[in-house]
Amino acid sequence: MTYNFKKIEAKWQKKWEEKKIFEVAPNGVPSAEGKEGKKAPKGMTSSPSRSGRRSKYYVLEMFPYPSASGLHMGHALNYTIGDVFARYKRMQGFNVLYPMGFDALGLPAENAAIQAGEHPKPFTKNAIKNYIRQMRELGLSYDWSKIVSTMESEYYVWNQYFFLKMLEKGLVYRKKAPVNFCEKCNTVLANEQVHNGKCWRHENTKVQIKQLEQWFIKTTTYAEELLDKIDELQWPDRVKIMQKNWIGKSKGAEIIFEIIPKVMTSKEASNDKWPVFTTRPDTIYGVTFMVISAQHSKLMELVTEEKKNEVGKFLHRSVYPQTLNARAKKIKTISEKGLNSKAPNQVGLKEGVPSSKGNKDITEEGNKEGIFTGSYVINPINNEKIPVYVGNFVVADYGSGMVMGVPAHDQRDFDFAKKYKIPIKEVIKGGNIKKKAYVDEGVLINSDKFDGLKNKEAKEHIIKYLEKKNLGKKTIQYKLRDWLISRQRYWGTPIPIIYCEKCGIVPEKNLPVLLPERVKFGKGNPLATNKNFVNVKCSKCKGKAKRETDTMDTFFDSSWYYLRYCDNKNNKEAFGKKKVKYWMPVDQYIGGVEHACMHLIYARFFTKFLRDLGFLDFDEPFTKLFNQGMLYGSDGEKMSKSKGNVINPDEVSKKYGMDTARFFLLSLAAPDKPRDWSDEGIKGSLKFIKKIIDYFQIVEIKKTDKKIESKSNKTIKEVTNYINNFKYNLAIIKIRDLFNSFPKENSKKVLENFLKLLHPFCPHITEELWEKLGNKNFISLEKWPKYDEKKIDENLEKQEQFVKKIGEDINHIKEIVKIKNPTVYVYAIPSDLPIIEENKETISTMSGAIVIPYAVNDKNIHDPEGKAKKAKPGKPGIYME
Ligand code: ANZ
Ligand code: ZN
Ligand code: ZN
Repeated sequence: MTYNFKKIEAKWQKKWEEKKIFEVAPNGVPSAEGKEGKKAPKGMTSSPSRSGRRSKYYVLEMFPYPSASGLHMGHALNYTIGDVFARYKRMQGFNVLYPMGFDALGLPAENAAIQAGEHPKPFTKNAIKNYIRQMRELGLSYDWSKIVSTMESEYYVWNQYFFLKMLEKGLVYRKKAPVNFCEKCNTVLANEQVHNGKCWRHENTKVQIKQLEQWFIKTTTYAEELLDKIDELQWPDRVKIMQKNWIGKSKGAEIIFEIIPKVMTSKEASNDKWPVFTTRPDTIYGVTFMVISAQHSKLMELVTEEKKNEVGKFLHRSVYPQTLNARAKKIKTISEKGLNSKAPNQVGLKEGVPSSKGNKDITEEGNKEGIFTGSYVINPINNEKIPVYVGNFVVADYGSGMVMGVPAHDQRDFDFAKKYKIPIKEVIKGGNIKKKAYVDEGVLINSDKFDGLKNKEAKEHIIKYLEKKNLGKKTIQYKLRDWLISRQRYWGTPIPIIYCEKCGIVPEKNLPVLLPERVKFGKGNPLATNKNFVNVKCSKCKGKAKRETDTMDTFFDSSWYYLRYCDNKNNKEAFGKKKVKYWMPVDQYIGGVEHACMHLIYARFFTKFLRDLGFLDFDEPFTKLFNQGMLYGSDGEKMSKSKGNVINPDEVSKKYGMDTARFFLLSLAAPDKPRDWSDEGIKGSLKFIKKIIDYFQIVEIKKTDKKIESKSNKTIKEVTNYINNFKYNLAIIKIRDLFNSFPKENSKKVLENFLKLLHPFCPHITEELWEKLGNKNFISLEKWPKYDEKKIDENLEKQEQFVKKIGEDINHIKEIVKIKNPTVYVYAIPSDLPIIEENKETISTMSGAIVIPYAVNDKNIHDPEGKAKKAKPGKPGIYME
């Protein structure tokens, strides 16, 4: 029987589409909404099961950026994982929303356009077309009527709307922040466009760091809630830990250090007070130096006249050569460092060095360097005069950008003090501070009235003492930073702001601010050089004004797309409240662990913000999260063009069919584990699928055999359980086992149930075979089979295990004695004998041996080595010739 999978797959894809079987509407809400579902009876949306309607289930995969090269097999794996789940839930009777869309704006398309001399718009549109075709061919059961594409003004207008809402609520501000700048390109460069400190297009042009006014969103307003709610999420532990560390809550104190007036140059600064964040106020008597960040905006105010030259040289030598790129990496390390130290089972993150403490270790990999600024501070606890250094390892925007150096109790400070010959003062007893810093607990010494206290208690006492004297207070610091959303790029959402000569910053209320299509690439920012776009009239005074030319970070787009799916055609609002109330939150979100922090934090922030605006009535967007494993090439390496190990879905489809590919990908490993592609492997899957098709041509429909019925019920139970827990590979093993036990005659019910179990994995051929069995409806819309516990005969199951074990034992012995086609004598106790006789053939096929069973007490027994004596109940003796 030839298996024309191309034809079968095309046939069913067409039928699914024609009959729109995957399109859904929220039950009870009239589909002609827009009027915000006013017609829907009150209270009808949230508990559909009580009123006899189906419960909703929202399955969502992270939407892709549509690249020109199309889907790769890794995508295919991710989406198939979601599709299996969506199909399964649909068959279980849920009203399943399973949509797909495209994260269409962003730098890669713009870059590709610049290089190819194309415009990003048609370029991206084509890429999307290609993606949709490939997704259809994968048999993914998306509701395409819900498609969302972020490049359409119908979508990004709401980005602008939300931005203005945030502005209104005081969640948006402008601040200077550094960017990479190439003088020759006359444009800002993304970090990826900086290669070794040089421009990607001008190999010998050094990238400058410029301070530009940019837009920030106050994500930190929600830091506490973002942290608190993590525990309630049904997410992988490692993602939860990564988020906690990203938010990075530290409890400590802010202690005020006074800069010594007489060395200060400017009068205003003469009684400058500097709050310094520390998690270790108990070590305050051990401070022997301070370090201020080399990137701090007020650094130069601290540098004395006679030190200016030296400090300037230092900055050029060991700070400025680091591009923003390098700096960004360091900041990242802060959060991942914490991760490594707290999550021992964490895998896959290469950056970040395990360490016991603080921000100071961000440069563990680099050199901690510094130089004296000429200034001093007064330690408020004992009025000691302490030198201030500038250092390349202190983060400018964490705490206050200055740290207390306590070399006796912090290893980094210890190294620094040794390097610059700064005194080391022990204040906690326990270690040998001649050799290294003592970082553990202990009792305070050299700390005046706090001597003798355990350091944990001393923390409290010292904070209280300082608070009383107005010299400090308890504080909490977060590593989470406000979100810089300004991008000096073309292919993004224009930020709806105008700058008026008279009125200053004016929000552009006339939305959308359309992205102009006719622009010049390669000569500065295409928006800034477009006069029609830039020059506008002020909407307040009608005077001369200029548009903001920054566009938004595309993470803005992906922070709320899951809401738009619920109501993608609404042209009056971003989404209808009723529809979102019905579908949200997403019940199952699926995507890569690389989005553990940015995307998932921004999306959670957005949900909270929209809730507080009154648009939403829930706190968290994604109830459950699943991270799929990576797919590697057959060489075990990451797939990449240069290695030539990229697997193209189109080719796989031609050679093996998509059902085979799906079946193969999911049988390789648990969906959250990494796996390697294998051509041999997919051939094996093809063979198995052909066997199924052949079997359905010849099987005779008869009444059920009890044994098969038992096995069928047991398999339904197991497969249901496995799919529920994303153990698809184990589900597939059980499905294979069931099929392998099928005799030539079988009942219609068992066959139908088998197809249903297989359906989520192989949707096309199961539709085909379902039809062959005489069914008129779609198996895609069938009910998931129920098992009958009473029909599962555990005895039969045990017998099967027993038979399997004998087969395995024989194989094992065969390997040891190295006989190729042996005759095997099996000596069973009399009660075991009938089972072995009945299953002689099975054991034979399993082991490739001729099997001759004996009862141990048989008078004519052939037993040259007396193995019959070794037989026990459930464990026969075996002899091989
Ligand atoms: C004195 C001290 C003594 C510190 C000691 C630690 C150990 P976490 O827990 O990550 O919040 N720190 C403060 N601001 C910093 C900045 N802008 N850049 C780099 N490091 C900074 O780390 C808090 C600790 O990191 C603070 O506590 C401070 O050093 C340092 F035995 O103060 B500690
Ligand atoms: Zn350049
Ligand atoms: Zn104006």
